[in-house]
Amino acid sequence: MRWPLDDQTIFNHHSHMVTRRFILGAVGLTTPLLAAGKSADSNRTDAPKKAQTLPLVVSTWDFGVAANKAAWAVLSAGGRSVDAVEAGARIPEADLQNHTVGRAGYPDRDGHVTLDASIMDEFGNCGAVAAMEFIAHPISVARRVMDETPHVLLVGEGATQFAVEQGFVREQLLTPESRRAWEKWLKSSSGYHSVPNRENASFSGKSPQGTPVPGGPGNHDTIGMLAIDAHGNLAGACTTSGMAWKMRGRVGDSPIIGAGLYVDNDVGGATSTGVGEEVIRNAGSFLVVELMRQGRSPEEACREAVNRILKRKKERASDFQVGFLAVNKAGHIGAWAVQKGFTYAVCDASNQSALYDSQSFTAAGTL
Ligand code: SD4
Repeated sequence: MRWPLDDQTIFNHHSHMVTRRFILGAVGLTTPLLAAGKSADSNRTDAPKKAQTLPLVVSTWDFGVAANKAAWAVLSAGGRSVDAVEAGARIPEADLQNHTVGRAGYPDRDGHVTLDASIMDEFGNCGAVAAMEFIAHPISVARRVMDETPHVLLVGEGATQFAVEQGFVREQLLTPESRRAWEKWLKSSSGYHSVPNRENASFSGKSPQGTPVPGGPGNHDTIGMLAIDAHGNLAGACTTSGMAWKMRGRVGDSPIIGAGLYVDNDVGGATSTGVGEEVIRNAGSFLVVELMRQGRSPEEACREAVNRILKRKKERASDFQVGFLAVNKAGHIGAWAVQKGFTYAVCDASNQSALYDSQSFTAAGTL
């Protein structure tokens, strides 16, 4: 597939704090549409109750709106869901203002930008890369792993080598801005520790020295995307630079099939965001899909998966964020998170720009 768009110029102007303004301005949403679709600002949790019309694409966070539109271009032209999610995931990967996905991602604590991504199609084929450096579009490398190799997951130098062999350009992904943020963090850090992840919530997301910390408003997040095409086939993609300032070699949930992403074409798909370690420990996305197979709605399945994680971590529940987003075969959508603030974008023929607040245990007052 060719990518005619100039990566440097696509959607390169939405840091998290301005994203919502950008979305509203760019698509000219009016009040009635807002009432139907969002608002993160007012913490609404009026998720769509009815099945969406197909085709359909959903993705995590505010930046999912722009990503969904790229996926929609494929879906609305009758394309395959796997092509749609790859195209969609490339949008935040190319966004220089986005420091948590792809190029310009914040580095690990040693200054290396290492990227994780996975993709899964309607046949159960999957591909992933983890801790890969120097390649700007890990989702497309994951796609090549799926399509061109007998393997599922390539990591580190081997992943970069494979990407170069496949014609991807090897380049420095650490931008001057990300380097400055890392240098600032280095000055203030007192060693590595996990930090709460409560995007969009009151959590300031800044260290006392003012540098963004993982999970803060200036420092999130993974895009997880799920699509159902006009033929009713499902696919998913997930891509991230992982937790900023992570230990070198750390891999999160996003490239782990069954953790950050899982799709079963008979049932539905799920994807996750937040502290990947908690998701991996509980095989989170696989769990959500299995719960849907047993008859739970996407929202109930996401809630139960978050609950399962919390049961093991009761004493630390207010210290981390995990969120799941799921869609079932019929086009019902659901999401649930530990903390308030997780948003997800929904796109179908009737509205390409909807953004919803996820349900959460803090919003429900049950944390
Ligand atoms: C990870 N789940 O690497 C990803 C990162 C993320 O909010 O979603 N952060 O653990």
